[in-house]
Amino acid sequence: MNFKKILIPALCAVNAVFAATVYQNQVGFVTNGLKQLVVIDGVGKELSLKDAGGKVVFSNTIPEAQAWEPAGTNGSLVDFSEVKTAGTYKIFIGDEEVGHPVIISDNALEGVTKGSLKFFYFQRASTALDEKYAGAYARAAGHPDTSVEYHASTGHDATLNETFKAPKGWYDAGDYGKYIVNSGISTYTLLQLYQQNKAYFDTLNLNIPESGDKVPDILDEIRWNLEWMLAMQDKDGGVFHKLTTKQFAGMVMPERATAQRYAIGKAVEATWNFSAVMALAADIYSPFDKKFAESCAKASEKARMWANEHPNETYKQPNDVGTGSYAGANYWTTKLWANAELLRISGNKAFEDSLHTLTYNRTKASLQSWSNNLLLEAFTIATNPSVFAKADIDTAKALIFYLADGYMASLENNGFGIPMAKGDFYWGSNGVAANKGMVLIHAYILTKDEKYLNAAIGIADYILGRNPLDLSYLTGFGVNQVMHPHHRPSQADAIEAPVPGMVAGGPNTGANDASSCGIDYANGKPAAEAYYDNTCSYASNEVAINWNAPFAYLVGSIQAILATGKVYDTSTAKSSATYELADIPAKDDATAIPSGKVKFSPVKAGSRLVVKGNKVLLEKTAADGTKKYFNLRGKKLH
Ligand code: 9MR
Ligand code: 9MR
Repeated sequence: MNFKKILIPALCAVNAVFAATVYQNQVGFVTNGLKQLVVIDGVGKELSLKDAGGKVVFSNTIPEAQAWEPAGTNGSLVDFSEVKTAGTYKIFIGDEEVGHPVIISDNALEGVTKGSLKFFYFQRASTALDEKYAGAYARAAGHPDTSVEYHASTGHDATLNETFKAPKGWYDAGDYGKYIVNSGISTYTLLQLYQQNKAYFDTLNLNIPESGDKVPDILDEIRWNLEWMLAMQDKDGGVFHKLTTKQFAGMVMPERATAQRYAIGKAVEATWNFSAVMALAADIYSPFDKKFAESCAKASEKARMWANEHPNETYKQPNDVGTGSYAGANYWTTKLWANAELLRISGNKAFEDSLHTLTYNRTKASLQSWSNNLLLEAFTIATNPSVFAKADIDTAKALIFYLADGYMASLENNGFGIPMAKGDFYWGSNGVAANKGMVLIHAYILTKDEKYLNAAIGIADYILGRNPLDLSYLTGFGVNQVMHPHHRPSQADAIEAPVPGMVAGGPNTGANDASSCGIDYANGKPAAEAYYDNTCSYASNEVAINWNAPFAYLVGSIQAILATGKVYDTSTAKSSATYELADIPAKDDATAIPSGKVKFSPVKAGSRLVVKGNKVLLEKTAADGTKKYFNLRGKKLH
C-alpha cells in the first residue's frame, strides 16, 4: 500500500500544511538523458535537489498543473535534465524533503535491463535453476516435457497416447503454460533489441549458465525458447498452438505441477507466427551457429508452406481445455510479418508480391500485441530499407509514425508526461505502455529526433514509479515495489520477496478477476489506480513474457543509446545470411501460384507442384502416365 505523504502539522502551526506529493522514477536516470518528475499540489512552490552535502544542484518554481485523465488528478511536470552530475540527490519542496532519492548515473538503467532479461532465465522450463545464477530463487527442475501427448485438436489420434518431446522454452506468465503465439512476439521483441544494439548486448553479462561462451548472453537466453518452439512444429510443417496441461495447476512450484502436458491445437496463427520468428532467428544466429540458423530457415519455410495451405484452420479452444486460449489473433497481420521476414532473409521477390496481394488493410495501425502483429512487420520493413520496395517502406513508416505522432500529441498539456490514455488500462496495461515505448524508439531510430526518445524515457519512468500509486511495477527494483504478483513460483517458494525483474500486468479498469479476488479493486478508482497488489489478481498483477520483453526492449534501448551515443543505422542494415527459399508466393487466392522449386522438401523427379482449385498440390506421375495428387503434408488426395 502507499499513502500520499501527509505532513502532520506541528502543534504550534496555525494552519495545517499539506505537503506536495512527488511521483518519480525510483530506480534511476541516465546522466545524459531526460529527467522529469511529477508534483501534485505544488504549483508555485520551489522545488530543489540537494546533493549529499546539502548543496543545491537544481532549483525551480513548480509550474502550472495539468490534467492526465488516467490519474484523475492534475500534476506539474518538473524537468531537471540540466543536472548532469552523477550522484544521489534529495528532493525538497521549500524546506521539506519529499519523494524518494533521485539517482543519476551513466548506467542507471543497466540494472533494470539485466533484471528484466534475467526474468526469462527464471521462467525457464525443463531445468533446475542453480544457486550460482538464481541466488535465493534457485529451484528444482520442472516440466521436462519429454513425453507430451497430442490432444485431439492437433489432428493426431489422441487415443494412441503417442508422445513427443518439446522441452525448454519459457513459462508464459504466472502459469506454467507455453504458448506459441505469445512466445513469438516476445522472442521477436528481444531479437530486435539485440539486433539494434549489438555493441551493447554483445558484452552484457546476464549471469546465466551459458555466460562465458562465445554467444551474447541475450541470444543464449532467447535460444532456450527457440529450441522449444522448433519442437512444436509437426512433421507436416504445421505448428501446435500451445503446450499446457488441460487445466491450470495450483499455486505450486514447477516440480510439483506434474499433470500430463499436451500439445493443443495446430493452427494458422501459431504457424505464421513461428515462420516469422524462425526467419528472423535464421539471420541473427547465423554468425554464431550456421547449422542452427539453417535449421531455423528450413523450419520457417516449412511452416509457411503449411500455413498457406490451411488459411482457415484458426485456433479454437477445445471444450476440455481451460488454460490460456490466445485465440483470435489476427493472423493476416502475422502472415504479413512472416512474409516480410522471409523476404528479408531471402531477397526472394515472391514474398514481396504476397505483401502486396494480401487483402489486409495495412493502413489501419494498431499497437503490436500478441493478437496483432502488423507493427512487427512495419518495424522489420522500416529498419531494413535495403531489402524492401519503396512503397512498402513508406507504408511501414506511415504505420509507425501514425502511432508515434499520436503519442506525441497526447503529451501536450499532459500533467504526468505519459502517453497513456484512459482506454489503455486493460489487461496488461504495462505491456501496452512498454509496447508504445517500442514504437517511439523505432520513431527515434528512423528520425534521430530526440522528442521520441524522451517520450520513451517517460514511459520507462512511469513503470518505474512516476504513477499515481507511487509504485515501481518491476519486482525487486525501486523504493515501493510490487510484492505479491500472480506468479506461481513467487507464491509457492518460501521467500517473501517475489522473483526479481518481473513487470506486473498493471492497472486494469476491467478488473476481470474481481470474482477471484472478492473485491472490485477498479471500482471508483481512476484508471491508473485500478490495480491490486495481491496474488489473486491475475488480471492486474500477473507477470508475462510479452510484457517483460517490451519493457526490456525499452529500458535496454534507452540505456544502450544513451551509454554508447549510437543509434541503429538502418542504412547499413542487412541480413547476416541469405537463404534460398522456394518462390511460391504467399497468395490467399492461390490460383495464380506457379509451380516452383521447394528447396526444403524436394520434389522428386516425375513430380511437380500444381495449383488445383485454391490449393497447391503435389502431382506425381506414375510410369503408366496416371497422375496422383497429394497435399503438401504428403496425404494422398485422389
Ligand atoms: O493462474 C492463471 C493465470 O495464469 C491466468 O491468466 C488466469 C486467467 O486465465 O487464470 C489463472 O488461474 C486461475 C483460474 O483461471 C481460476 N482459478 C484460480 C486460478 C488461479 O488464480
Ligand atoms: O495477455 C492476455 C490478455 O490479453 C487476455 O485478455 C487474457 C484473457 O484471455 O489473457 C492474457 O494472457 C494470459 C494467458 O491467457 C495465460 N497465461 C497468462 C497470460 C497473462 O495473464
